[in-house]
Amino acid sequence: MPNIMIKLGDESAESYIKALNKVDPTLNILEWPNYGDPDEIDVAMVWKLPHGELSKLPNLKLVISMAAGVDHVLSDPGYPKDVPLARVTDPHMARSMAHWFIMNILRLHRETNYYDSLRIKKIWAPERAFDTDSICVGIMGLGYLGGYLAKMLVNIGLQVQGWSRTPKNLIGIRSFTGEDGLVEMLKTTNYLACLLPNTSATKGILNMGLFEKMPKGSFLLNAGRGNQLVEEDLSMALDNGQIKGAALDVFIDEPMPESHPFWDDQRIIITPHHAAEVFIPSAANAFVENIKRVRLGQSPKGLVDLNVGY
Ligand code: NDP
Ligand code: OXD
Repeated sequence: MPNIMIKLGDESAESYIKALNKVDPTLNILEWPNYGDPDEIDVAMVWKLPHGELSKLPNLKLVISMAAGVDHVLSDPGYPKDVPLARVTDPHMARSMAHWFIMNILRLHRETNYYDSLRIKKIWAPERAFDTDSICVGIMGLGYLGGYLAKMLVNIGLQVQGWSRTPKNLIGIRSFTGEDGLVEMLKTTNYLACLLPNTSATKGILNMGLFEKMPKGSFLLNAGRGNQLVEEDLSMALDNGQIKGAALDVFIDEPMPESHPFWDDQRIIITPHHAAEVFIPSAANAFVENIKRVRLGQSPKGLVDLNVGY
């Protein structure tokens, strides 16, 4: 049987190899760069593999992105375009991502930073009631993760609408498409949740022009990709009150440099690209299924459309 090559960013792949072998002990999985004979590799499982490495594998039948985003693979100019690329679509990840958004929408709505600061001074000041009816979440990207998030938000009683390339028919969720649709959605969105993939069409999409289309004092949450946000525009929008607060999980430079102004900006909740990660006990079955499918000459699940880039 041919071999599988695995590479996981800076992390060791040992626990992944164990989990995959628990599902199928016959799989021979070798960690990059010690994967032996390149001719023997038919599947590559990757996260942040150095560019140029995939083109060294002449008999590759499948590339598996060990992340939901595939920009780390498609930015490789040497990507072998005739090899199918599959990505993670894992229910555990969808739930985890929805939790990140719900937690931060509620943190922003209920001003937890402010109440934490009062607590330090031992001040008891309940002030006013929170107007939960006023929350309207607009989700940019109603795909696997955004679609799941939308349903969870409806279930906790929030108004939800979403924007995608193609229209969606989701119960209780208004669906918008196209540039005009985005403008329309933004008019009534006061919590903007971005779960778009990183493509040439989404780069810099979260900018001052977009913020100005939302009601003054709105909130921004981004777990898509860092380069979708024009970071200086967010700082300006926070200063002029157009945006009242933000929660960010992804950044242009990761890890975010110590000198970055966001670190000291208490109006921004920061998490280190940790909103939802591949949870191998949950994802291992799907990875193994895809390897088997491709070895049987079938198409993998979670196939990426190389023409649109996600
Ligand atoms: P999907 O491919 O399932 O969904 C992408 C959504 O974005 C689809 O609804 C798609 O529309 C929409 N979309 C894409 N391009 C455009 C466009 N130009 N205009 C309007 N809508 C567009 O991806 P996932 O939901 O699985 O993941 C989304 C992203 O989340 C990933 O690409 C990754 O960047 C990020 N992510 C971040 C993580 C983190 O920890 N921070 C973890 C996992 C993912 P349509 O449905 O019509 O195709
Ligand atoms: C991602 C991931 O795409 O962690 O960011 O899966």
